[in-house]
Amino acid sequence: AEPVRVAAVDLGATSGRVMACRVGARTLHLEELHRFGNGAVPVQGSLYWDVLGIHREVLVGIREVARTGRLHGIGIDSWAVDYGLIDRDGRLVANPRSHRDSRTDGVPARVRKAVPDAELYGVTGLQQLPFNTIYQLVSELGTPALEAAERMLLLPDLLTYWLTGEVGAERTNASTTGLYDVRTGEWSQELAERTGLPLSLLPPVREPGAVVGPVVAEVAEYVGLHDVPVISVGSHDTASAVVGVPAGEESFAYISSGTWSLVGLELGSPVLTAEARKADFTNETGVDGTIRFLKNVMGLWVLSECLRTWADRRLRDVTLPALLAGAADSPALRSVVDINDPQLLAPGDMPARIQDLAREAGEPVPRTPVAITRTILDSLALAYRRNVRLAASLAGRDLDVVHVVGGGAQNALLCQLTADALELPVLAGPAEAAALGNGLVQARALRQLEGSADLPDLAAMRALIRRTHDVRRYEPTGGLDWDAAASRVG
Ligand code: LFR
Repeated sequence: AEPVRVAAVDLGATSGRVMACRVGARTLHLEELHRFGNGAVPVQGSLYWDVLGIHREVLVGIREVARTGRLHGIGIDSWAVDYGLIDRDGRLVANPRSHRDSRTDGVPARVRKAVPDAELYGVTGLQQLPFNTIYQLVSELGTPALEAAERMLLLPDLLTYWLTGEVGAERTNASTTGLYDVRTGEWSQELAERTGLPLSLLPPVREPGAVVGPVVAEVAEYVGLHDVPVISVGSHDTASAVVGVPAGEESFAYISSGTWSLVGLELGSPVLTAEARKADFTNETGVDGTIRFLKNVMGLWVLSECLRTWADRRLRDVTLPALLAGAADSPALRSVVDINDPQLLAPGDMPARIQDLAREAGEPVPRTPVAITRTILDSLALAYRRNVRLAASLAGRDLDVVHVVGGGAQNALLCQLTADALELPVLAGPAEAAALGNGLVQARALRQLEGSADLPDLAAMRALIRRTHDVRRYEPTGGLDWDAAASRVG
C-alpha cells in the first residue's frame, strides 16, 4: 500500500506542534512544520487558554502540511481535562479555563459530600486531581456560562468541532473527566445526577480511529484542499504518547515526560482496588481498549516555570542547556523535595516555592538556579522511582525496563537519574511519541476505510516505531543511596 501523509496536531500546555506524518508498511516519518508557544493567560484572577489563537495556529500548521505535499487526514490531541462550553447556537460561551486555575479550590470537598471518594473512584478509577473536569464543571454550577451551555467539548473535541462542525467526545479524553464510567465505557448518569450536572452537556462518545467528517468549507478554503477527513485519534495526548512507546516483548513501565510526567503501566483492565485508590493511581482509557494505570507527577512544568521566573527577572545564563550542564556537575541528592506537592500546581514564583519546600523538609536550601535545577531533577527521579514501583506492585507486575517518551526523553541527566533511582534500564525516546501515536492511529483508520484486512495492532505500530526511530539506552549505575533520599521526602 502507498504510504499516507497526515497532519498530526499535538498541543501541549507550553507548546503546540503540527507535524506531517508519513506512514507506510515499513516507513514512519515525522516532519515538524509548525511549532508555536502556548501558555495560560491570567486575566482578572482567572487563567484562560487563548483557544482562538490555538485554533489559528492549528490552521496555519495544517495549511503548511497541505502546501508541502499530500494531506490524507487530520488528527488532534492535546492535554486532557479542559473544555469549552457551546450554547444552543453552537457558539463558544466563554473562554476555556486552564486546569491550573484556582476556581476548583475547595470543590473536591463539596463533591465529596454528594459522592464519597471511594464511590467516585469505583466508577471513574481516577486519581484525585483537583482539576478533573467534574470539579471544573461543578465550580461553574449556577453561573450564566453553564446556564447558557448546551454542550461541553473537551479541547481537542472543540477544535475538531471547528474543523468539521461535528460534536462528540473522544473516548480516551472522556475517560479523564471524572464523569465517565471506566467499567461500562459510558458517561455516568448517576454521577451527573448526584453532582447536579445535566447529562445532556456530555456529547456522544466517539472512538479513536473513527472518521469524524470532512473539513467545513471555511477551513477547506483556508487550507486550499477540500474533502480532507478529520480523524479521531487518542485525543488525550498521553493516550497518543503511550501508543508511541516503542515497547517490544519486555514488561515495561513508561514515563510520558512533558509538562506533566505520567508514570505508570499499560494494562488490559482497570485496577479499582482500595490500595490503588489510596495510592491515588488513575485508570485512564487508552487506544484499543487498554488502560493507563498511572500517576500524574508534577513533571518538567516545575523547571519550565522556574525558567520563566528567571527570564522575567532577566537573570543571565539561565538557559536550559546551561542549567542542565551545571546540574550534571553538581553534587547528587544534596537537597530533595516532594515534587508532587500541590503548592507547585499553580503558576508563580517556582524557585521560591522549591526553596520553601526544602526549608520545611529540613533540607539544605538550594540557592542558585543550577542548584534549584538539580533539586528538581533529583526530586523528579525520586518521584519516578516511588511511582513506578507502586504501579508495579499494585498491578502485580515485574518490570524489565522503563520507557521514557516525550520532550523529557532528551534530558540525558534526568534519564540517567531515573535509571539509577529505579535500578532498571531506561529506554529514552522518541521525543515526539504523541505525534507518532496520533499519526499511526490516523493511518490505520485510513487503511480501514480502504477496506484493508491487515490492520496493525498496538504491537505492530510499536514495532514500526522501533524500526524507524532511535531509542537511547541508559543503564543503571550504582553508588548513590536512593533509599535514604527517598525516606527524606517521606
Ligand atoms: C499531559 C496531560 C495529563 C493530564 C494533564 C492535564 O499533557 O494530558 O495526562 O492529566 O495533562 O490535562
